[in-house]
Amino acid sequence: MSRITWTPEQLRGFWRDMHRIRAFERAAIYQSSLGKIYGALHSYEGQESCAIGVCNALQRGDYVASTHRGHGHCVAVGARMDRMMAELFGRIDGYCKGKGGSLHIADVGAGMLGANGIVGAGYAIAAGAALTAKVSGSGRVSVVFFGDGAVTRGTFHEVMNMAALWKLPLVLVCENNGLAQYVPTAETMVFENVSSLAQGYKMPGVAVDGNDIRAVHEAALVAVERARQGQGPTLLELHTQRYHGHSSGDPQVYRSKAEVEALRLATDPIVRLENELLAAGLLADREALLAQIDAEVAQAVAFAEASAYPADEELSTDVYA
Ligand SMILES: Cc1ncc(C[n+]2csc(CCOP(=O)(O)OP(=O)(O)O)c2C)c(N)n1
Ligand SMILES: [Mg+2]
Repeated sequence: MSRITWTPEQLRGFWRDMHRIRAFERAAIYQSSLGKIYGALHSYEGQESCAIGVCNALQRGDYVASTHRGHGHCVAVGARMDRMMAELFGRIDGYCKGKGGSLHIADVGAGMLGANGIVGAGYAIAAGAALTAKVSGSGRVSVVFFGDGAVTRGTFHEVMNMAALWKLPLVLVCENNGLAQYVPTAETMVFENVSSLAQGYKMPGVAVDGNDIRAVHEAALVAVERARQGQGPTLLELHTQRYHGHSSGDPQVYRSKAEVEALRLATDPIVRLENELLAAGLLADREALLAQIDAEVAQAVAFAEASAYPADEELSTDVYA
């Protein structure tokens, strides 16, 4: 039983913000198909409840380290969609002046420590931010998102040990979608589930249905509070799924269209909350809200189109060897 009293405004906010992520992802894929976006895109569609449930448990100033599937995390921490889209378009008004693209969107000032093309690289960055928070006594909390495919990296185990030993204010969030590129992760792990690994590192390990936004949010609130109180890290495992291929251009030979469609019907976290809100009469303005989101995304695309490419002089700025 949930200990939280959910307000209609909060649930409507979750619904709207999950839709904002999905609308951004769909527009990005479309723009990519038009050749407007450089590099591969990794769609977050299907996993929206993870980013929104977790990031809504954070306060301004907290840190988030993201993954290659990072657009949803950026939107969830409050990044501007227009600057995100400009980054995908490789334009100067993007978060990294168009030089990072989808895999490197970062807004350090807002606590978004960056998407990351290196699987498992976010752990150490987030642990470093958590150590800064602890040493400086800032009271900030650090969250690292990662996929199930990243759990078998050595960095995961190094950070689990150090974060527990030093009681760092860190929340480790595994978005377990069952796949690492084209391989079922169950075939790559000797352990049965990710959350059980927490036991060896003497921290709480919590597994929840990632499609239940309430469950995600509640688990995140507990973990974030624990971290903020100086009680150390928590490992959260969110069972989720992606509805697209690993990245744009993946023909998905490892699963059929019918399988994906059935998965979508059975799991969609947005539809799940939407059905509940509709039944409770809390979404009479659904169409108007969706139109607002579409307008925000269209404006983001127009902003990206209108932004210039970085000048040649930008080639060597913000570059560290
Ligand atoms: C260090 C490293 N090894 C391999 C890759 C290639 N690679 C990119 S994504 C990926 C799978 C990641 O799976 P998971 O962590 O479960 O995230 P998901 O794509 O499912 O969200 C791999 C192996 C990489 N980018 N970095
Ligand atoms: Mg995965």
